[in-house]
Amino acid sequence: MQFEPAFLKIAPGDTVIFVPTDKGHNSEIIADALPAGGEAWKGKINEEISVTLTVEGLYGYKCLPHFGMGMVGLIQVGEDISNMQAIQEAKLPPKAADRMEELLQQVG
Ligand SMILES: [Cu+2]
Repeated sequence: MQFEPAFLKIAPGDTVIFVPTDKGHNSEIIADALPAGGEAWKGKINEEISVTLTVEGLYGYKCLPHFGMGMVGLIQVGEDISNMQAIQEAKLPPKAADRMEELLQQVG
């Protein structure tokens, strides 16, 4: 019940491909956990999706079925981390909030 890797730092314009290695998961942006003007995405269960992120900032995402179990991930695009507080204040279930806090410590 984890994204691997769960934290990723990329350059603006890079593409991230979510590859399902196990059944029953998806990847979708967490509401309000992305920079203004940033690209949102919502993958279907078991679907491989690719997202190209051009707007710098932090993007928090989840697996919808396992959000409550803490299945979340974080992508840092470029060096602008000004939406970190917004991600910390986003509404997450307790386990997901704990996991996101761990991931936010890898931002740099
Ligand atoms: Cu999942």
